[in-house]
Amino acid sequence: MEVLVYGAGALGSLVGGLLARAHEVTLVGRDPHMRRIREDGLRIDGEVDVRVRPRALTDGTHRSADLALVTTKAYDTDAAARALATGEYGTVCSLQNGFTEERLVAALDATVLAGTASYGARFAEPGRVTCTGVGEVVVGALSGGPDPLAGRVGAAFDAAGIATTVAEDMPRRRYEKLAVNAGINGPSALARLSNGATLDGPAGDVARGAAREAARVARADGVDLAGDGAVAALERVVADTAANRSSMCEDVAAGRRTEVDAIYGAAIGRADRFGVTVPTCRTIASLIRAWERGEGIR
Ligand code: KPL
Repeated sequence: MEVLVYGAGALGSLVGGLLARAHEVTLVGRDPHMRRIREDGLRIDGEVDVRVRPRALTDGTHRSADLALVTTKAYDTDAAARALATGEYGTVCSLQNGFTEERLVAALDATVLAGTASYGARFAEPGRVTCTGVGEVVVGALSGGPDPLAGRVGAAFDAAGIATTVAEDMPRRRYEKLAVNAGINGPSALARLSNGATLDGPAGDVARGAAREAARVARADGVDLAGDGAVAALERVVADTAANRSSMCEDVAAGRRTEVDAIYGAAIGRADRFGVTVPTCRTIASLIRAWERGEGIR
């Protein structure tokens, strides 16, 4: 299968590199990472050891593929959609944080699948990413139910040695992921905690509260996600990624823009639409946005 990975950050490079073991992969990312991959190939170390030679581009000059994976930061989704709209892609699948798929659907003619990837990935240096946790990929139809395209994507991932679940309950899984991100990302970034420490002490109350609120929004949206189920998912991910720092914690430590809008903004926007209260998510969002403003980011 021909696969385009749009957004070769840590996770995009890891997934693209693993896929390149079985498929023809093109990565779209930034220099100097792309330049180094063109010169020496892509090295993945840590929990897997892989050296591959995917194509590496810095722009959207690539024009077609069977599958386009979108792995950019959530706030770059519109730019990714604009680039993908100029080409021909049979299927587009997001592996991003936050509710980005609707933006891709609005901009593209291709079928857009929802996906999640629970791999841990850290950018080591140009041309090299470290796998800090072998997880799984889940793909499925955005609105749930069976989808033959999701089956093909799942089979392509499996062929490359990436354990993949083709799910028929993506609406619930998307909200569960939102609950996990709401529970981990903000508290870990604000208190500078590793994922494993996020549920300890006072940060744990905030994290569990945010996850329960996201589940409340899900139920108001007709998705069956209990508060206890969201907290159980949060505890599972915290245990599985204990040694990692969340993407928002990394962003804050590096003085970068965060995905506050895609995660907390999505929860708050939907809560407002459905008349649900999400005070913890609001407080976390305000504090992260205040930090971004202080840094001159917004
Ligand atoms: O998706 C993540 C992130 O860091 O953005 C989690 C699930 C919290 C894993 O670190």
